Amino acid sequence: MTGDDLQALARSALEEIAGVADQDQLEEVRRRYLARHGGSIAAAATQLARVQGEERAALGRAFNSAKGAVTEALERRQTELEQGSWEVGLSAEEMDVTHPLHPLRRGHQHPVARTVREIEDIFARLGYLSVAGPEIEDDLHNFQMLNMPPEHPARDGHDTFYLAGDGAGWLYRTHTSPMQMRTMLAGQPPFRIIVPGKVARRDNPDPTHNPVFHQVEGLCVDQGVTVADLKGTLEYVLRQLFGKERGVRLRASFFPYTEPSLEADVACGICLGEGCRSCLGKGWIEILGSGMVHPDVLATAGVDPDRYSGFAFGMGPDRIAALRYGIRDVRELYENDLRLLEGF
Ligand code: 2U9
Repeated sequence: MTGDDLQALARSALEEIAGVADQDQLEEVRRRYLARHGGSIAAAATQLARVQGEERAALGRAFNSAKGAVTEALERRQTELEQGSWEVGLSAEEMDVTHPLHPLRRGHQHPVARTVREIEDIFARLGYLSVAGPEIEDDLHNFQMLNMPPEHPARDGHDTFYLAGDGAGWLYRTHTSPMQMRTMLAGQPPFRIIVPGKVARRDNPDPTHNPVFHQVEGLCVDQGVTVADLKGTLEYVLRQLFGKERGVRLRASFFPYTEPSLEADVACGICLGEGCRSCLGKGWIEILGSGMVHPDVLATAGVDPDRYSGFAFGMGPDRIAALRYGIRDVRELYENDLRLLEGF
């Protein structure tokens, strides 16, 4: 085989490469010209061993140039074919813009969030503004300004989480009441606010207790506000939450920040007042605490107790959600088990 033969082989290979229609044909051309066994250009390599000197050098150059040209043409054609099949694929593909999406899993409100929103809606109809306050508070706003000086026995019931710190008495608020205090300190009556939010107490978790839980507390302060306003408001709110037919009763109670203080019960939803296992035979379920704001607390808040009076109240939406949705154990509300949450 001579250099001219190799050039002729390369030319015919290039012509064939230009004419192939797909990758199989291209591979077949590659094999015929370049395969180590049987490839016509590759055959020249075996001849090289048999020639010497100048003839060997010339044949070597011709071999390298033919092989290089064919290899390059194969690669170029390979790229063209790949590009072509991509474009053919694209133009053949149809996009149906009306095709429905994968069904999306829709989220929904957590039972506690839903209860809080409902309570907010009920109070909004009575003209109450919903405000949020900080979860980390100081001893002054959480206790002292609410008639609970250091050593006050009512502090025991609050089982406080104190934060290590600079001695300023930082704590995780045990109720949302400090925010009512902050609101009064920042303005003058009339006030009609509710304060929903998280609070914490060092309780051991059990079916009716979680160390972190929610409260919705509220405050109404104006001229001439009386216990009758408190009673009317609580009865309206409880009927909205539990239905018009449900029995409601008020009992005397005690809180350091209210005087007099009242607690409200609703008839047990299972036995409707008869007494059953669920209400421990009492027939009634405690729902909220309330009272007329103590004159000393008003004074501490910068509100003149001779001119203004008001009532305050507090309830636990976790407990209310558990009662309304038949959840026996409030801990389930904090486990984020979607199987449970999707059941509501
Ligand atoms: C100010 C003045 C008065 C807020 C009140 C309650 C009664 C009450 C809790 C009981 C357990 C809610 O369900 S619970 O977590 N609260 O019973 N809270 S009166 O009285 C205030 C607050 C702030 C300045």
